[in-house]
Amino acid sequence: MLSLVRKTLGRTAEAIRSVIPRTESISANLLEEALLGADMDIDEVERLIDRLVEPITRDRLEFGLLELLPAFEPREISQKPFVELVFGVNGAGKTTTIAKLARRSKDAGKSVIMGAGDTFRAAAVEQLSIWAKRLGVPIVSAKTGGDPSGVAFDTIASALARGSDHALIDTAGRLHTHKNLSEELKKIVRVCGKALEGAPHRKLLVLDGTQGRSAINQAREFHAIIGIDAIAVTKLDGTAKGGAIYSISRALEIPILFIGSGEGAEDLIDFDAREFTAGFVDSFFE
Ligand SMILES: Nc1nc2c(ncn2[C@@H]2O[C@H](COP(=O)(O)OP(=O)(O)O)[C@@H](O)[C@H]2O)c(=O)[nH]1
Ligand SMILES: [Mg+2]
Repeated sequence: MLSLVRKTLGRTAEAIRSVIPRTESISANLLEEALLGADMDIDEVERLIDRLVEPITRDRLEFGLLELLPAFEPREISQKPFVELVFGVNGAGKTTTIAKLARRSKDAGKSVIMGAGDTFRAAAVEQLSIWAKRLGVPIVSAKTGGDPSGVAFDTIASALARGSDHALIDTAGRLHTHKNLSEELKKIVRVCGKALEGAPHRKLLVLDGTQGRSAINQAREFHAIIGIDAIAVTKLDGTAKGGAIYSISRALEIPILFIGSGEGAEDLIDFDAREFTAGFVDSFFE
């Protein structure tokens, strides 16, 4: 898994290496430049550097970075079906992440069902249907412009009827107005609870990693509307902004569970603070 993290952080590492010479220890000035270049927030960078004892060695940097990340207790998934609602703006990677999570559950021997709750765009339903077919997973959908809450309800009803382990429900990232979207998202959450008490069990926010720290405000908005339980950061393979993970995690205090490492169904990494930090620090010293 460490090698996957390193591969995913390839572009971040390249940018860091262009700043940092290959030595046993690095100067505070260069470290600051490299971390800011990797899109870590200036406050975090200063906080980190203030606490680091010079010379800044690999171990010290790794320890300092790990200290920045809030720790979260892993949550056991015991509900069946485990209803997961996936949110985020258009293009963040929701539909692709649903496919990745579906594949992962399938690989673990679990039965999965998907709900095409992004009824706003015809292409979105089609895209999820293609994944469903490819992965051999049933999908519940409505016509374009149909009621996404209805899709959520039907998906959960179908999951209950089939005895599915995992129900993954897609949502739209944009409507005519922001207010519309807020009301709709709240309604979807409410309706899930009507279909099955306690659902949704996880509200997963998908953030586009290429946006770096600028995704934080977006996340706050979603959190204010529906209360996010967990985060997936996508497209980390396509950006030099890998350091933003530290700022996102600290600013939001919501667990980052997954990292997107490519466009394929297998390109999903469990976020592990130690592993991620080990991979990140490699960029400075190897
Ligand atoms: N390189 C890369 N591309 C991704 C990743 N996740 C999603 N994408 C791509 O980003 C684009 C938008 O993804 P999509 O799932 O349609 O976003 P949605 O609008 O939020 O549902 C697609 O071209 C995906 O293939 C990732 O982790 N890495
Ligand atoms: Mg989509």
